[in-house]
Amino acid sequence: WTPSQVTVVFVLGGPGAGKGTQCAKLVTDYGFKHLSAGDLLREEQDRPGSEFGDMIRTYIKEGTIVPMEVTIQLLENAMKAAKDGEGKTLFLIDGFPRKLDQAHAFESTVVPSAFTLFLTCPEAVMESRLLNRGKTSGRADDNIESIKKRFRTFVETSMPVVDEFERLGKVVKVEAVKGPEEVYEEVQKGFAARGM
Ligand code: UP5
Ligand code: MG
Repeated sequence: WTPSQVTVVFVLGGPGAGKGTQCAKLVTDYGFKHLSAGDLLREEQDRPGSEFGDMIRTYIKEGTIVPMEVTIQLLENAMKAAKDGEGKTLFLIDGFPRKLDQAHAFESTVVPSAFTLFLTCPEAVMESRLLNRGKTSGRADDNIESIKKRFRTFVETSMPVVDEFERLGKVVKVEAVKGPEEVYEEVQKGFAARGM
């Protein structure tokens, strides 16, 4: 694929920063197709007959990063399924890439990203959001033990990806502490500054 056929915007931020929430708004207003790497992994985990189910379950519970071959294949399949026949398709890829090897592999074998939306939020705020969501989400990683592990992986493994994109001038950084609507106003300003 080339940037003339598809525009890819990555959406990164710590666990509970509000990636999914902001993506839903961007889908409505900008016509993006939203692909959440975490959602795709959870679907694959639950797909009867999947050879990766148990492996994915273990990685998610431990808050570690599933080997990139699996995730990139799921993303590519979802992109093919969602691609408009004619014209350009806009993709929001949520929660990916969260490790440098994934970033390099995706950009060289699938398509380079246009930019990355990076949502910043203190851990204390994210923790309370996730514990609150955990009351009803059914997510196996919305418990305090898994949340702490997810935070550590984010700092140690995923922040280097954000730092690299930042050095390349490809990051739109938005503070994501206020309410969803207020955060979204800043997101829209950031997208406007990128010509979207
Ligand atoms: N909420 C959202 N915004 C709010 C706001 N502004 N004010 C107040 N509340 C707000 O939001 C989380 C909760 O907060 C919700 O209850 C929401 O209402 C509220 P959400 O929008 O869901 O935040 P999000 O950033 O999407 O949080 P999520 O839990 O999805 O983030 P993670 O990055 O932890 O989860 P993800 O699904 O991306 O990944 C899960 C796991 O999959 C990873 O830990 C990893 O093990 C695996 N994975 C890989 O291995 N590889 C990948 O490439 C991707 C994932
Ligand atoms: Mg999410």
